[in-house]
This record gives sequence, C-alpha cells and structure tokens, in this order.
Amino acid sequence: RDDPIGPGAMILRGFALDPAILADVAHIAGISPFRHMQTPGGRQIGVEMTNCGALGWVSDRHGYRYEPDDPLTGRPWPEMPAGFLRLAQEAAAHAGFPGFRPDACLVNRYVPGVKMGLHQDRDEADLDAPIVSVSLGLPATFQFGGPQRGDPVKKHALEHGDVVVWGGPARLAWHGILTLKRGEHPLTGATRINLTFRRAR
Ligand code: MD3
Ligand code: FE
Repeated sequence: RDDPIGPGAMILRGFALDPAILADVAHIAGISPFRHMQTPGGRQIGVEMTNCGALGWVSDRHGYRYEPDDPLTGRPWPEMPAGFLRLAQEAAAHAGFPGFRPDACLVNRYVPGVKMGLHQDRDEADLDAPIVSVSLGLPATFQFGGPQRGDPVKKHALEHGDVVVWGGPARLAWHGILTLKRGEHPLTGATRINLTFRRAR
C-alpha cells in the first residue's frame, strides 16, 4: 500500500518483508560490527550504527562525513548486498525516482529507550537523489516536518517491512524517531533495525 505523507515523501507499507534482508544485516555486522559513534561535541550517539556500500556515514570528534573505510576495522565497509541494492532501486522507482544509484547504506540499530532527535540529512553531495529507508523489527514512531527547523511535524507509525522514500521537496525535511518502546519482535528480538540508502557522492 502506498501512503503519500507529503510532497516528495511516500511510505510503501510492507515493501521489505524478505527475511533475507535480516540475514544480510547479520552478515554485515559480522564484518563491521554495530558500534556507538561520538558526536563532534563528544557525546555518544544512542543508536548503534554500521554501514555497507562504497561509502559509510561516520561521526566522531572531527564531524560527520562519508568514509570508504570502517574506522573500527581499518578495512572497507562490507559490500552492499545485491538484494539491498535491488530493493532500494525498486522502492525509489516505485515512488517516482527512477535511476537511483545508492553508494551508501547506513544501518541503524535501536533498543528500547533510544531515540533519534530531529535532524536533517545534508551530508550528501547529491541532494537531487532521494533517500530510501527500510524499517525492520520493533515498530517506531517517526516525526516528519518541513525544511525549516520550526515547521510543524507530523507523526507516523513505521512497522516491520515498511519502506519510506524521500526526495525532491522532502529531501531536506527535518525528521526523527521517538524513543523506542519496549517490545519483542519474532525476527529481531528487542530491537529495531533501519537501513538508510543514500547517494553520498
Ligand atoms: C526524511 N534514520 O539515519 S528513517 C538517519 O529510522 C535517520 O533510523 C531514521 O533519520 C531511522 O538519518 C529515520 C526516515 C528518514 C530517513 C531519511 C530522511 C526520514 C527522512 C531524509 C529526509 C527526510
Ligand atoms: Fe535522517
């Protein structure tokens, strides 16, 4: 089911239900483990992160950026699985963005009590490309506003298998995830996994 939630933003409910996605996440985490990154201000980010693809999103005392190598292992981030690439391209095309070629996939892991505060995604060189985000495991509520920090936000529930595509006028929208509620998911246990596909360069 397509759920248009604003100009340039659409939820594709149940678009990512293939259990192979979670096997791929486990494979990635076996090479580049989930870890807490630091903010430039020296605080620890509550969400645990890893990446796959040619570039990975990194945050540390020096700032936010995309890097070809995992700073934890000193090796390249694991390759983007073929199924990830296909899923992201199919979702983007379905939402009206044909030709999406993501080179970065950030993998976020939430446990109950963790949130992601309101922010914009603007560390990417190509802001014409959309972002595709995949939700797995425990449900979450995400907040989605406008291009200005003070714009009113709307809340939407995201469940296992939901995919959201953001582009055009929604690309620089402020967004975040409310504190994850406790729960147990048959496939992910007490966690929520989010894959965020981007064109970083
Ligand atoms: C709206 N992740 O990694 S996905 C992030 O569920 C991030 O882990 C959240 O925000 C998560 O940066 C939210 C929904 C999302 C992703 C990217 C967006 C919403 C967006 C980019 C522009 C506008
Ligand atoms: Fe974001």
